[in-house]
Amino acid sequence: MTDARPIRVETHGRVGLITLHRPQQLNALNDALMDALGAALQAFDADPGIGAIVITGSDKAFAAGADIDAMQDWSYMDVYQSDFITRNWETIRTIRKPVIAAVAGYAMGGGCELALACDVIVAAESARFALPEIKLAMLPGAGGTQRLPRAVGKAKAMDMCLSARMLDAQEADRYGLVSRVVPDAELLERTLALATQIASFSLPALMAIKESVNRAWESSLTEGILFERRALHARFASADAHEGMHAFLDKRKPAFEHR
Ligand code: DAK
Repeated sequence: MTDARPIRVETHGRVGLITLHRPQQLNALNDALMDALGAALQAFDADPGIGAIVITGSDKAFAAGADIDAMQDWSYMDVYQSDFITRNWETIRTIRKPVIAAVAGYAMGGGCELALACDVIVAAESARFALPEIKLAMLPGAGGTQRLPRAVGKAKAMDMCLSARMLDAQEADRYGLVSRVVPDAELLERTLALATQIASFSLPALMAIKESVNRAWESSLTEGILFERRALHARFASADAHEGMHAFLDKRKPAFEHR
């Protein structure tokens, strides 16, 4: 019997791993998958034993986009009244812990947008990024027209959105779309090692950094700097920050309690 669950969930120490699993459809993102992904992200976010989350796909596809088969006959009223995208795709925006995408193969349309919604993208050499919605007379409507220009600038974003241009991993790295590129055979191991390193740090400090960097996308420099300064001041109310500084001066490893 085939396993119809659209995602697989595992923990590796303080790291939560979510694997997208619709192999026949190259992990095309339908409601069942996005509901399950949102629920898994929320469960890891609420779990005090988890410090970082990894989302990955298969060797062939991180995700080939929104499920075209599911969408083909929807009407405006269907998507408007059910709040398509906002309803379940945007759950990732509410996650406060670091989320890392480990991308091999195709990250197209909604798959590229899902990766862009993560905090760090580790790309395998085989990774391919595109927003090809224009070929369907659609538009990248899960944050693509907004996050891509912030990530790579207007010129590259317009090129990708208007022409459906596909980037390979090295181009995506050069343009600032991804954080780092690794050999395919090492993608999961290297991403889990990165997530383990991140998760070993103080969780409230990680959350404050994520919140502050995200502020940079949405505010003026003056507002963003003020937000950052207050976040820094708040670090002095944290036991971990005092432990971190004392441990450095004592030349020992810090013992963070995530508070
Ligand atoms: N949806 C559904 N099925 C898909 C799919 C997708 N996005 N992508 C691939 N598949 C299915 C194929 O139909 C095929 O199924 P069978 O024929 O075997 O039943 C199977 O996966 C394998 O695909 P291929 O045979 O095509 O595999 P290839 O290696 O030849 O090609 C490919 C791989 C990734 C280049 C190709 O599959 C492809 O071009 N896929 C479509 C990529 C795409 O156009 N992605 C963008 C989807 S549109 C909105 C907000 C957001 C969006 C829309 C609206 N609103 C707020 C209204 C977002 C839209 C999108 O993401």
